[in-house]
Amino acid sequence: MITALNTQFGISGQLSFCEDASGLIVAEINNALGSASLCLQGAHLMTWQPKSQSVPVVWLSKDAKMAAGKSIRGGAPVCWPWFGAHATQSSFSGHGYARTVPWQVIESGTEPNGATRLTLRLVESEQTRAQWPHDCNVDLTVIVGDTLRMEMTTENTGTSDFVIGEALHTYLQIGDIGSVRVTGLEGCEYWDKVGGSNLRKQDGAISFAGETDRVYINSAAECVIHDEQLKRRIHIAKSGSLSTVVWTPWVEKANKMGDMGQPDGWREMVCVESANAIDNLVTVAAGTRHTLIVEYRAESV
Ligand code: TA6
Repeated sequence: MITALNTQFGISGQLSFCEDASGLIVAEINNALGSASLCLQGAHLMTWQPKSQSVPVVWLSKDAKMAAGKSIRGGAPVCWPWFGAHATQSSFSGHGYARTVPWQVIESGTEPNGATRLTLRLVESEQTRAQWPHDCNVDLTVIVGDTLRMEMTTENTGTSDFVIGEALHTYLQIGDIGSVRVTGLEGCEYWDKVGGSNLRKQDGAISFAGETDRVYINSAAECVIHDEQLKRRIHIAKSGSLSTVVWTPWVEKANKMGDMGQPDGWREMVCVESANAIDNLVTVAAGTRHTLIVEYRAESV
């Protein structure tokens, strides 16, 4: 499998596939502009560090567990075909099944600027069709360079429309949660999921002093994470997405999760997720496709 992948999709000196100790297959990308790693299970981008940054931009927990059928803590989990809890089936996993099932590589290449491109497609099975009985393809393209671009396309190849919720649930690496601000969502309405679910309006920049779990709706805005400690800004520009989820578990939730990296790995990450959730679910008409795109860029200040 590894040999076949490297023969068909490897790019010498830039992209290779290897098997992790857990038996999962990982794509390792390293070019003149940046480096990344991506687990084929879940098409789960785990790390990204542009050569221009001395600290990774995408955060991966030191206690992230790699195991078949289990989600990996950190990176950019693919939430699809629903976000959060399933609407009616409490036994279905939160954030959908896409991040814990096999994906196959369908294309790789080098962009004109030297960035590395890799496209994967979710592999359907009896298990996936039991939870999602629709004819469709879902592909993820990642382009790894001085920026990180991710394109998630849902193609409805069937004869009836269907509705999806989705997110690229990306964990960004920061100096300390107490000294970052997120701008771009000023004046936006959001569902505050801490202590129930209340609709509120964002007043000014977002800062953090406790568990924060918000789904901002009806916004295509670019967000910026201002990181005082690491002296950098992380720009998050998106299209095909009208929800932005901002999340930190804070200490109590983090300790319960057990894979956030002790003693306080949670302080070095914040999730700013490009999504379509709650009020912004997407109807993909029969025979059409929908693409969510997000591009991350880090600038030192
Ligand atoms: O995106 C925020 C959130 O929905 C939180 O409520 C929390 O559950 C987080 O996702 C992590 O979810 P996970 O299933 O990856 O542990």
